[in-house]
Amino acid sequence: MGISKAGSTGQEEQNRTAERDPRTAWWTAARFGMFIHWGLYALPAQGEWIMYAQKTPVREYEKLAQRFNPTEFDAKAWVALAKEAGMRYIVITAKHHDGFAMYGSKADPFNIVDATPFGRDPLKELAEACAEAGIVLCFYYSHVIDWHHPHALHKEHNNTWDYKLEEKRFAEYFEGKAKPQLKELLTEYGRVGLLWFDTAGGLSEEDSKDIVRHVRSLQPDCLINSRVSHFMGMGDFVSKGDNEIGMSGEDTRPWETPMTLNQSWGYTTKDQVWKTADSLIKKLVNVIGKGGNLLLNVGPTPQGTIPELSAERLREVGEWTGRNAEAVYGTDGSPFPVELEWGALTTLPGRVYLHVHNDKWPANGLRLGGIRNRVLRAYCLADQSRTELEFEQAYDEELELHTLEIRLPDEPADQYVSVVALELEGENDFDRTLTQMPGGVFQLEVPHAKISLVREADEEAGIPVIRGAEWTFKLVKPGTYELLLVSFKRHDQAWNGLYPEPILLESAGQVIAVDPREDLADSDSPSCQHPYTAVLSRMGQFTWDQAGVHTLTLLSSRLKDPAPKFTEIWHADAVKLRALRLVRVDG
Ligand code: H79
Repeated sequence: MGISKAGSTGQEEQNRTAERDPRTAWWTAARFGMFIHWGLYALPAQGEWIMYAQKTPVREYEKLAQRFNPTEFDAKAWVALAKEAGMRYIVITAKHHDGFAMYGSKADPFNIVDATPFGRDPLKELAEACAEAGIVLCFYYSHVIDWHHPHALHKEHNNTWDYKLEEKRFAEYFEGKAKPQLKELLTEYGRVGLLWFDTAGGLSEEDSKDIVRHVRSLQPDCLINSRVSHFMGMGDFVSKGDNEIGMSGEDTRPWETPMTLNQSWGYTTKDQVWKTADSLIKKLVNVIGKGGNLLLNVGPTPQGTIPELSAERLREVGEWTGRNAEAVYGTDGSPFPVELEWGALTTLPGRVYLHVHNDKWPANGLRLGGIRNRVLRAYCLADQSRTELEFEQAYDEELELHTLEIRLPDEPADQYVSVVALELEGENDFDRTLTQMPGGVFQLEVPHAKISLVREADEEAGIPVIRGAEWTFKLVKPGTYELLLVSFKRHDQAWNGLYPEPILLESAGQVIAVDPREDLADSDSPSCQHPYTAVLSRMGQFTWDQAGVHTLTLLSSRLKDPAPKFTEIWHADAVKLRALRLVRVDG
């Protein structure tokens, strides 16, 4: 099939992830943070894009400031809620795309202290409350989009109703507002944990580096997220797309998912599609099980309060994180490069935590492969008496496979997700190879394949570039498997045409070429959410007569360049090819 051996394997990526940067250590250990989108846009209550959506003239939008008087704002109450939820840092919008500074800025009078009857500086008050409570304060700053400033210039989303694009001189905005305001934020509010930049479209590589240098010169330990630039590899950690949960092994650097509680960031009365505490906890463990952070958003009201529908969800999540703290904070993600049918897994030295979804509770026992250590004890974290669970370890010499089977209690021990703790003897020793877990489902994820170029694009013939994904994996149970392609489809897309040519699958002399159809919706996927839907396409069946190491290749034009120059514009993809799922036909 002409697959070259170039490209990196998931294994190498895992090893790179394990290299720790002491500057990011506090952040990766924190695992869970609060995002706050708060600004003048809370008044019209239709989210933070209202000015752009309605093309509100600057002079009109400024009038909101005269009415912005959030007298119920109580920094201590916000910080207490974050703490109660189990969040360890706060990222608040110091300035969003509307250009309004939510602090007393000397660089620009369009700010909360100078332009509103409120006259207080909420970021100062938050800085004090955070310092007192041991929460790390961080700022969101829209460094490229600014609809208030005449010279701000973005690739796409500009204020063109007040200002002419051709008259913009970006440096006047960049040097005259963005950099001076960043300096204020980094010099007048104590330690800033991180700066959260956004929407860098159109910012040159030089200007991106300039802003990084600017931040480093003022607070060298202040972390910077990847959205500071569209060029790859910038910043200290990766912010995935809004609401996007990565695949296992997708990111070689520390990463986070910024997530909404409903489907909006800024306060809105329109959007009432709320995630349940159950689904939030499942998303949290899915993220931390892949080694990521969750940055969960609230959009406070114009009165200065966090909406009760948000607060009650955070408190419920907080009860869970409180009971399961040791399985959350400071942990590493799963060493096993597979999605687990029953939930997620985190580790500490000498510990493995199995985060079992209650609705997947394996009543006849939970089986896991890959732990080489002797297990000393197993118990449910929510069980205060720590009743020991029965378990059995085995080793299959031929397959070089370590398995563990645990007898779980009949009923889940916790709400929504119950954590089983395992105490290990000696230093953690895991089999990190791509190995099927005991059980009926085995998912081969794109980041764990070797990606190679199969055919260059032929633009004249309208043929896109075709790439190959090659997985080398250990099958534990031989037999016949149904093959299901796992795609995330953007909700506003029709399926037809998303896969322009048949997908080719090959393994052990078996070949299939299929046009993927929209066969099933996987509503159970914790890693898929708005504005995407998880779709399963039936591709046919393969039979492997032997257990052991096999390879499988998949050819598609939807496989991405493994070393792109620019980061994705989130939500730009109509469809994302995520994995090939193998489901055993005969149980
Ligand atoms: O701050 C939040 C968003 O406002 C910001 N990122 C998160 C953390 C963001 N900026 N740009 N984008 C997200 C992507 C832009 C999406 C758009 Fe649209 C699609 C702009 C216009 C169409 C979303 C839908 C906003 C308005 C309508």
